[in-house]
Amino acid sequence: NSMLSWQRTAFHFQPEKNWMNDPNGPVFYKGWYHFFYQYNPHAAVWGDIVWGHAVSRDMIHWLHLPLAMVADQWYDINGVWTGSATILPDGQLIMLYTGSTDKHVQVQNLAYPADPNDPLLINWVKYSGNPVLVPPPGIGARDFRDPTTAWYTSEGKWRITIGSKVNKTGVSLIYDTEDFKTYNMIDGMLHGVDGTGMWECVDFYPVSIIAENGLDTSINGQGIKHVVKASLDDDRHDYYAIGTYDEKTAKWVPDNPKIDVGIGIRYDYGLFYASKTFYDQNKKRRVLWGWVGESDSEAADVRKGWASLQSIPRTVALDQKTGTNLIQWPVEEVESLRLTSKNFDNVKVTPGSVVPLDVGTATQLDILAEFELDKDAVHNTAETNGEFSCTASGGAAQRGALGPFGLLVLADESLTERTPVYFYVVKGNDGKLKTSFCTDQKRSSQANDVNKIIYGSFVPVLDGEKLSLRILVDHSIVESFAQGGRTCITSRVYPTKALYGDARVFLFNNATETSITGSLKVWQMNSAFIRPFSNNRSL
Ligand code: DQQ
Repeated sequence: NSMLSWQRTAFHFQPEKNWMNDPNGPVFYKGWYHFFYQYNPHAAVWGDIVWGHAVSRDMIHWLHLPLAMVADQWYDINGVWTGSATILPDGQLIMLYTGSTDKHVQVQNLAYPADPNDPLLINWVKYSGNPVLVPPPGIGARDFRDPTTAWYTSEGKWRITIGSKVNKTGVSLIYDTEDFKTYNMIDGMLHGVDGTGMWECVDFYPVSIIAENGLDTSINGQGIKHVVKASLDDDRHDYYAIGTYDEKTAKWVPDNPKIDVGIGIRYDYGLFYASKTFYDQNKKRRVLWGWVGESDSEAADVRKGWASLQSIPRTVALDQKTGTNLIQWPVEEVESLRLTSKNFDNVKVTPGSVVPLDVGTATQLDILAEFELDKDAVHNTAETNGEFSCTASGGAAQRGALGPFGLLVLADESLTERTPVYFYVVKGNDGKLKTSFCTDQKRSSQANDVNKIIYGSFVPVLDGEKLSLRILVDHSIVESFAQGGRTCITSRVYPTKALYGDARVFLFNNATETSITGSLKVWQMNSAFIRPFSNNRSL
């Protein structure tokens, strides 16, 4: 359907057609980045789930490969669900995944490459002794899924965690194994949080408090914290927390009980779910993949014949400056798509005004921006509004003394359609500034079957820092990163007018008291090669 084809992205990973959801088993193997994903080969809606597979040298350009695993055994006949890869010290690759059995019981299965010497890992073998784990006593048959990458213990065993729930408490169960075939359940659990419901796609990994590089999942010891992430089935968001892992008891404790898993901070305040990290031994970084669904209607997905994207993979590391949040940033390889750029230096935007940025076509962009408020206005304002929240606000149209201001992307010339990505600064009663980072979808499209809510949250801003943001725009996705990636918002946007040559970018300042000075660099972005598989293609 050519009318809808503009919504397809140019540099985000997506299958040629049909439905995709969670990232599965991401791994770097023999020179190739492998990406597997939950895929419905038959329709643009969830169902009949198998593992799609693609490979890349740089996580930007992709070659689609044949399905890695299909639902052909009693233990996964109702779905080859989410799983993770583990690389053993001798280079062997282990894949653990959840199968939904003939009776819809969730079990864990083992698979491995048929030919470990094939760098493309085209064929997969399911272990003859599957399933290797069934729901333990006290755990619901449909509440036991998504095994993590294994990490090594000082006892010389491999340990994994699997998400579940007990009544309304979201939990993560722990198992030790020596051979990935037989497992020993560890008493207690890695962690659990009351009221958070089923934990899907749990992730668990170390981060360094001193070094910038990422850490292999098995690294533990001095100078290391551990992150637990859970995808909450009940509210469809990915929450993480930073804390301390005690290997002896197999327990993890959050640094701040108020910022615990599921009740604290999120990877992304927009559409981003079922994410998974992997350690990229090629570049010594930890990389995060996240599923970005559609926010139009299911009928529209069926019409266009596909649904879902993957986020641009993000490096993830502890924020050394705050120590209390992670930093997420698009992998550097995306910069290889940058074409021509334009600089805008010290553009002054007065209260209540909009400034067009002449960048040409504005459907594929990488935008870096820095903003400064007027110091006198900040000092002099009598307005205090410590309670501001993006999601409870009136969006970019709600005016305050010191916000909102930022960019309008995927806007048409007349601004009937526009997606504001912006900061909103408020002064608290204590005189301190608090900054929120938001995306307002209210006027993003003239279509009426699309999500138009306002996304966002607080973003930490340290003394002396300018406000900064990065935005990747790719047809129907807007991924935004504030303060170097402390707070992120991914939005799916479906303009009807702001397409191709008709799409524009503007600076806006809807504050009533402060002017804003903005400096920007805006690149046009090339399209990535995402090629179909062909048996006779020579690589
Ligand atoms: N998606 C998979 C499950 C997982 C859920 C099924 C999360 O394994 O819990 O497609 O989106």
